[in-house]
Amino acid sequence: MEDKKEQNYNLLKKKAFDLGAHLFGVANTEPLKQRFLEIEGTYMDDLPYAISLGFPLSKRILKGIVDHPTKLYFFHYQRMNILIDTVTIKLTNIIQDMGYEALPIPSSQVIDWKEQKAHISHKHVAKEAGLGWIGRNNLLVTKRYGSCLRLGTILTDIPLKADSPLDQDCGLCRRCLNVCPVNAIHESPADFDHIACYEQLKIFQKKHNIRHMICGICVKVCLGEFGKNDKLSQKV
Ligand code: B12
Ligand code: SF4
Ligand code: SF4
Repeated sequence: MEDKKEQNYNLLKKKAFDLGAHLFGVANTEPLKQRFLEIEGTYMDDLPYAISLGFPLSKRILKGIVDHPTKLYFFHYQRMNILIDTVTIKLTNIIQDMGYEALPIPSSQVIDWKEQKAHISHKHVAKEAGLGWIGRNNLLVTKRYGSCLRLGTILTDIPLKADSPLDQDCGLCRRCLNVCPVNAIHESPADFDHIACYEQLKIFQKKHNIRHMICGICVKVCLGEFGKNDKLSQKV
């Protein structure tokens, strides 16, 4: 069985990379059930694994963001969501053809606007799957891409080897602390001010005539190894 789990893991990882994902990990859903998974019905009960996928954003597009989201970032954000949903749907079909169940979670669908919640927090799945940690900016931070990536999740019952969370955090870095226009970011991610961020995103939406709630400022400064030797990225 262990061999089978490893084989399935390696096969799906390869397929995911071929389809366009750049990071892949698997989490057991059991520890996530209580706090982060809020699915209508009982879909979760017999889906013990969550596949987490990471898709890096264009560094160049992020660099163009100075104090508000650009039109180019908006287009990139939209197309990236389409790519993520396409990849998770394709992987779902591959898993189904292998005789198992799979449930792709939408890249960016909000279920409850009052509570600002989706079915599942991709960030917390990714954290459990060892892709990275929750940074001071309240986003998933990875070693390789910092926060400059978007995430996807598939719940499934195909037997898989599960990864473990990383024993890592932001350490001494504080690059994102002073960049937020409404000071939503604090020393600990537990103190992140969701409301202030949300209100600012509404202002950006109106002022810059952008159809979605986006910003990108706290993403752009968190480059990880992505920003190494990169002079432009130091100018924040
Ligand atoms: C709703 C939503 C928003 C809302 C509010 C989100 C929120 N509550 O944080 C708004 C519109 C404000 C928003 C803003 C942004 N979002 Co958004 N958003 C989502 C969405 C659709 C759902 C998030 C959700 O369900 N949260 C549920 C709540 C309960 O979970 P949580 O916020 O993660 O954390 C809570 C608990 O976990 C706890 N907690 C968190 N950390 C810790 C740590 C400790 C120690 C403890 C005890 C507790 C604790 O406190 C929080 C509040 O209750 C997700 C997609 C998805 N399905 O995951 C994208 C998503 C989170 N967004 C994303 C992004 C990139 C953004 C923006 C940069 C906008 C943009 N694209 O330009 C900003 C960033 C704001 C920020 N710094 O966090 C990405 C994040 C990628 C990454 N690298 O992490 C996601 C994952 C989309 C994707 N497919 O990639 N978003
Ligand atoms: S910029 Fe630095 S402090 Fe902020 S989330 Fe990224 S790694 Fe953490
Ligand atoms: S998305 Fe913008 S407003 Fe929200 S925390 Fe990041 S920098 Fe601040």
